Amino acid sequence: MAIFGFGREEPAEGSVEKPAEKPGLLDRLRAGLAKTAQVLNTDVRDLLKREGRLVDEPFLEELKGALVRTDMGPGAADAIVADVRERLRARVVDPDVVLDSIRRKLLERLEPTAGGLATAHSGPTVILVTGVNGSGKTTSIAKLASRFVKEGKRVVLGAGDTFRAAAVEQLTTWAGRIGAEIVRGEPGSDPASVAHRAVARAIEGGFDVCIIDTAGRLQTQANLMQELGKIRRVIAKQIPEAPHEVLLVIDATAGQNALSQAQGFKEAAGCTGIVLAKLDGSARGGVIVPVAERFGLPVKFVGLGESADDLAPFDPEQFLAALLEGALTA
Ligand SMILES: Nc1nc2c(ncn2[C@@H]2O[C@H](COP(=O)(O)OP(=O)(O)O)[C@@H](O)[C@H]2O)c(=O)[nH]1
Ligand SMILES: [Mg+2]
Repeated sequence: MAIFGFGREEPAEGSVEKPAEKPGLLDRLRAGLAKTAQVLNTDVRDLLKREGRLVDEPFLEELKGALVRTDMGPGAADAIVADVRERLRARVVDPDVVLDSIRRKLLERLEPTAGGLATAHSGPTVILVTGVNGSGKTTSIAKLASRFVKEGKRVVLGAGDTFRAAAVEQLTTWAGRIGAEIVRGEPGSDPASVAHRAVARAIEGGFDVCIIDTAGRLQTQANLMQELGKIRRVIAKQIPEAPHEVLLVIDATAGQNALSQAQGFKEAAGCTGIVLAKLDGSARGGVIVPVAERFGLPVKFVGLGESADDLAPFDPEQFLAALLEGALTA
């Protein structure tokens, strides 16, 4: 297996070259994170005032409150507060010094959690996409497929959410729009059979990528979680090292609830990475920190809107630049 060089690391042998990012991507990231940046900006800046403020315990307490409001979680907030206390206690500081501490501490936490996409050395790369209902699976698949198509790759989609006819239609519409082929089943048919046929089509048609959609489910629905195992097995029967990625799509706007709902997927579905969708709709973009830490899975992409281009590979430095630049320049 190889790794896509979407991040800053060198592409591994057998991988596809790092695609050139469109100039608009950083802008989109900035726009998507604007609400969270605004929280940091108003809260942290207001705490410190223009003329600066003495770093004392009441200040540190208020700082922690502002950080927690971005949903970054108590662990990250405590680490930032401890850093500010240790370096700046009893001094009068200006906001930029504190914002820089936030950037450094978040980078420490996020850097180990970034990762490119694993791909097949030869033959089609198979990506299975899973998560709870409405998290953004189908849309993320369309965005991902669109990325691949724009890189000149041939993509086949498997409409494995056979539960709802509307889900199949939704993916079919996307496939037409972005120029991907689609394999569908009868409504209510076995999703494993759709997955099987999609992979077979990818192999026989010489496709580069096969992305398989699944119905939303909860980890408490044992039969549906087992179904994911079955889907994996029919894929692996055709390509032993596939699926090369099993992506868990998490809704950034759903808060702690989304995190507990997605818990359990890692084991049941053998997830290999996270797509954090809907970051644009949220003032709680800090949630990426507990998401990455709690699941112990790399965040591979972030979703920044509803169109095919609104997907960015997760790069911690770029992410934090967009987040804190917004705060610095607002
Ligand atoms: N703003 C925003 N909306 C999104 C994003 N991803 C998905 N959505 C919307 O969320 C809703 C559910 O998405 P869908 O892909 O159908 O979720 P699924 O049930 O997990 O397949 C749809 O209205 C999507 O347009 C995103 O990154 N940003
Ligand atoms: Mg769907």
